[in-house]
Amino acid sequence: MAAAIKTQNLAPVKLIRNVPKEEYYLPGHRTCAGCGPALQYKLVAKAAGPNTIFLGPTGCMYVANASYLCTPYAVPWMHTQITNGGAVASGIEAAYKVLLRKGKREGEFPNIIVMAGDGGSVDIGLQAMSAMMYRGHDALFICYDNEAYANTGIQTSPTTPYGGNTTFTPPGSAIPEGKTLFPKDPPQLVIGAHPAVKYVATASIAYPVDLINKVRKALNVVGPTFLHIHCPCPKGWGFDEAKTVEVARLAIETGMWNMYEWDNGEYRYQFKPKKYKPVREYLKLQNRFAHLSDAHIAKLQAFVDAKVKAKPVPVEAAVPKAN
Ligand SMILES: Cc1ncc(C[n+]2csc(CCOP(=O)(O)OP(=O)(O)O)c2C)c(N)n1
Ligand code: SF4
Ligand SMILES: [Mg+2]
Repeated sequence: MAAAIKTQNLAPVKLIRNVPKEEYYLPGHRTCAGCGPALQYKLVAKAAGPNTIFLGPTGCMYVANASYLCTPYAVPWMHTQITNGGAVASGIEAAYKVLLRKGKREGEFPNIIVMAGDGGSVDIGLQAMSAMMYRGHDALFICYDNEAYANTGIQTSPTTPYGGNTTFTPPGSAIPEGKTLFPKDPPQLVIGAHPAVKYVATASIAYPVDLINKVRKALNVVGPTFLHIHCPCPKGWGFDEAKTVEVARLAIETGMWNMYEWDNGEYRYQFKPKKYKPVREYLKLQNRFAHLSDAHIAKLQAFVDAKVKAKPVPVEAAVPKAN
């Protein structure tokens, strides 16, 4: 791989009023009212700015945003298969470097961002995402997590929480809790298995300035980076569409979602509550958990308690040199 040609330094923003006014993800698309993934897209696009190429694996953020030649993107955007967002990003990155080297393109290397759902990141799209991370391509892979295969009818995915009612995990007399498995951990999957990765972070639509700054930090890194962004989905989770931000904030306040950065081996935490609220506070706003018994909720609470008390495992891996 040729040496990266990147000199940009996207500056952090301090306050919400310093966030750029320019939009690169425009209104007028067809996502549901209160859609968490759409809100994060708008914030990510603002953070990245005009020199950006988005890749959109199949999912709500492709299907609801791109119908009959009409899209909300004010920067280049390309649909990829749900399986291959990471592979397409790798190809674009490699091709762009060749164009720059041969003098067929001028200017700053672009921000290459894969905007994939949880299915397109850590389930159906896992092999291509992992290969992009492993080979060390200069691209940001975002998993916008609405905790389901939403676009095809709210089926369970590996990030659906324990107890979630989805169309593939309906609660009934045989399996009263709905989903019986606990979720995959996307950031730890990326950190633990990809020596070329230097920056990984979690973010939430509840904290837009933090989200924007993490996107910028990731884009300033030369090499592969990963963001896991919590994006409540009113349709799939069954809550009032005016409560998207409230639900996202409660996820953090109860420990269901944890905010941190992993920066070249060092962990830093954000918005860690001094005292966590009971997970019940988060569950009660959402119909997908309405069937849970006290015993099921206690099982989920025990999982969250263990998670928030656990110490992160430091990963010290050799970073391969670019050719
Ligand atoms: C190989 C393949 N399998 C299944 C599908 C059908 N499919 C299209 S979108 C989608 C859901 C994607 O879920 P996710 O990546 O989480 O994005 P979301 O819809 O939740 O935004 C599925 C299963 C497909 N397009 N390609
Ligand atoms: S189903 Fe969920 S993720 Fe999909 S457009 Fe509607 S609110 Fe957004
Ligand atoms: Mg999804």
